[in-house]
Amino acid sequence: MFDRPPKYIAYGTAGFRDNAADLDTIVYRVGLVAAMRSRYLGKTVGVMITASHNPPEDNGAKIIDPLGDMLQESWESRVAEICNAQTDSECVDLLKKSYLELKIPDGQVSNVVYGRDTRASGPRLAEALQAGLLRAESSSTDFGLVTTPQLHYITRCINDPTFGEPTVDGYFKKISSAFSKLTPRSPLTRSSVTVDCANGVGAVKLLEMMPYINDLAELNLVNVQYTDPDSLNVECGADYVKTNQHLPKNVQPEHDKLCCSLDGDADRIVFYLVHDGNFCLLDGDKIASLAAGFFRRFQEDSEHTGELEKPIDIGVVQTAYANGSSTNYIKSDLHLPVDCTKTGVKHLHHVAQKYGIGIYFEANGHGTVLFNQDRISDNHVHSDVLNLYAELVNQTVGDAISDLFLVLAILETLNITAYDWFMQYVDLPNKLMKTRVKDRNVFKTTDAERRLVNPEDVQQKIDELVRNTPQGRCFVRASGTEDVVRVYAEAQTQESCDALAKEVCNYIAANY
Ligand code: 16G
Ligand code: ZN
Repeated sequence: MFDRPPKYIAYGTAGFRDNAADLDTIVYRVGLVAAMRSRYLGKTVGVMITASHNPPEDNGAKIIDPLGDMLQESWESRVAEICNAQTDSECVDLLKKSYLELKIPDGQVSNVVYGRDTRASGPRLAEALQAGLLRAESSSTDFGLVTTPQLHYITRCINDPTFGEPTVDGYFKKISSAFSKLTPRSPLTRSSVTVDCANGVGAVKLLEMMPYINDLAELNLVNVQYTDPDSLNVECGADYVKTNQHLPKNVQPEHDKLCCSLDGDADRIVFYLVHDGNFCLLDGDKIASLAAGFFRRFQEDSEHTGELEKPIDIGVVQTAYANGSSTNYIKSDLHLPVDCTKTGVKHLHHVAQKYGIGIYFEANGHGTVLFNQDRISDNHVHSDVLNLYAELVNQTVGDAISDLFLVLAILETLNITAYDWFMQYVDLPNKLMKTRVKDRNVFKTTDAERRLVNPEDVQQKIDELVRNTPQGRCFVRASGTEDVVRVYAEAQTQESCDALAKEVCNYIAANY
């Protein structure tokens, strides 16, 4: 049954992801490898079955490391090789080789927790995974329908009980209790927000969470048809809203009303509103800027009063896709450092860990705020509040549900409207395009993906075009999730930015 995978499938930016029909063998073998990872570390690991914002017919699997972070990068090629073996016996040989190489003692126990989003193929792939775990003689627990960040949270709690209760219920309690302490309010003043759940697992979990938050915030849930998996991410969800820059289906335009959209596994969120008939997007860059401005105030207090023994160092981590206006706002107006990393949550997460408060968001809405507990407990004045924020905000990975409550808490505390937030800075016009090429692997980047080292002529072409475009910026990179190269451009006007992106795209299409 689980013999040869129909084609080679890479372990990409966020695990295996492809058409679900091609994934049975891969996911079965993910069970074998996850068990090995667990034995190697002597800890519980997680496996999430999801294809995030992809269309309903796709699915995927990603391995979660014991502290709730993504699989260590150095293991990715090992996992890809084993899972893509041409025969079962080749797969077994590769596993044996790895067990020896990694010096995993005989009899070492293994424990794997897993869960899935609402796709129709989820139960079948969960069975495949379970079969792999059985064969590897690993103990395991099936958490059923969960969001990706919930499974990260649960994995962390099992290995580190101080983090919380390793259940979905424990997750709800942790977030709702922190939120209620941060923003004590009456039912009259609670925030109201429309949440587009992308017809996915976010709907399942927010509906379950309602009893915990009814008195704290008014969530108006739409696109909650999770029992109809074919509607997942269709004309709705974070990716749809960010890409098309307009309202998803079933969200009515209501002047200045705060709305948000989750993606298919609820690890990503974007906000928006309609002001005077105009769609106003509050993407990951806006969330990062809001959070940066908010936590910066804690630093300012200490500068003014000199009360803090050690000021907290705050930094923001973005990727090349961050709108230039957001970077400029954070550096020049907030006077905070900004790092730029390669695309993919794991890269941002890693860099954000070096700060006392590390704020990281991709423009597409993946992100979180990390608090360094040691440095915060040195800080006498605000440690209580900061520790509550550390409870509220998922410390393992970007999390749409916890980011939603983070934004509500900040807006309420600052007493500003969503439109005030939108007006903190004005985005530069930008354009994202993609084009197919013969071999996207020839596109090699440097400088956090902001420049190409290869092909050289493409970079020369970009330089030449950018020189002639006021406030122009443009870069090209190979996608880690699709067989395309992406072209991003920014400029003073929408026309010049569209022209820049289009010329670069045409040049690539004509030559590669
Ligand atoms: C994955 C990444 C996301 C990144 C995107 C880029 C995670 C959990 N997800 O979805 O962070 O923005 O890939 O896709 O790391 P691309 O390589 O196709 O542009
Ligand atoms: Zn996602």
